Amino acid sequence: MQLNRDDLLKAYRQMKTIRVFEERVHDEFATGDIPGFVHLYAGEEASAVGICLHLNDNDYIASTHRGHGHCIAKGCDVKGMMSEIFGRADGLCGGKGGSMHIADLSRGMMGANGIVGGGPPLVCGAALSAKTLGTGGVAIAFVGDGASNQGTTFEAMNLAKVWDLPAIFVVEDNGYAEATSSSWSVSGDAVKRAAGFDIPAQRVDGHDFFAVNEVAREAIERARSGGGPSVLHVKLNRYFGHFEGDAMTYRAPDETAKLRQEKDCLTLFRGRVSEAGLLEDAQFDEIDRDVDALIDEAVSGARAAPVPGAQDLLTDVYVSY
Ligand SMILES: Cc1ncc(C[n+]2csc(CCOP(=O)(O)OP(=O)(O)O)c2C)c(N)n1
Ligand SMILES: [Mg+2]
Repeated sequence: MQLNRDDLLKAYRQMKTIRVFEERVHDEFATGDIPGFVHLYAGEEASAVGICLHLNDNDYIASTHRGHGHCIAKGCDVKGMMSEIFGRADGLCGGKGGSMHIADLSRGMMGANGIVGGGPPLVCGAALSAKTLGTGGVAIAFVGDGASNQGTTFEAMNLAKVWDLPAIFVVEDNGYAEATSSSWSVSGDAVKRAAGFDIPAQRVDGHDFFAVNEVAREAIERARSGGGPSVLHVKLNRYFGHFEGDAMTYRAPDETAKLRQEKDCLTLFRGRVSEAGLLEDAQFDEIDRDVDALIDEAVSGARAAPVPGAQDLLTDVYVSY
């Protein structure tokens, strides 16, 4: 896919939406009004957006506990997501899932997931169904560096290759699993591990939207044309703690401030696109204003919405086919 101006505008809007959404959830969480656990994706936006820009509603993704960015990039309704995070009845999952269980199957978003390594087996199912029904769809599992050590991830990679599935495993390596540095916990790396399954793999700088978008294009084209699975090892950084409330004593005091200055996918994107004369400052500024307004509305709407009632307690327990 050659990126045209509309693609660039969409990519910037989505990355900016994720950033402002996450910064705002950080502030709102501090008020004590958001129940449950929250893990923020700020800093990693170019990965979700660079990859999902190639997808449509016919394609599936499975996400992680750090799932807001994947949901937004896959087209989930931002207001419905904010309400879900606040546990409100008008949330995407009726306020019963919260941050770690946002899903919208109509968008091919199979769900954020509290189980580390829970996504890869799910995408084998979605990819097998796409292959069997001949839909042309692909299925992508996002996993962290921590999840890349899980047996479920390896089992899924093996099956995907044995069955030649249109599945892609994206290892978003932000250098930590909770407080544990990947240098302490990961032997080898995702690209070398993929070779063990005979799966083609590429490593990419996850702050560079264009680099991510390009390696994703190759992997997705391969999957769509019957070429089987791929692995992408995306190196990036998270700006916040593992979860909201993490004191981050395992990181240098200035680590995140430095990352925000030196490794910001939005600043990089804006610089590259402006330099090439592809978009004007005014277009970026207009998107920034729209996004701020959208997130304000999402928060005020969520705060004003009711929580689910007792009558909702026993609904959504079973799916009838
Ligand atoms: C099966 C399982 N084991 C452990 C946990 C606890 N846990 C939650 S997040 C996490 C770290 C995950 O790290 P990584 O995969 O690198 O994702 P990141 O948080 O860095 O995005 C762990 C161990 C869990 N939720 N599920
Ligand atoms: Mg990690």
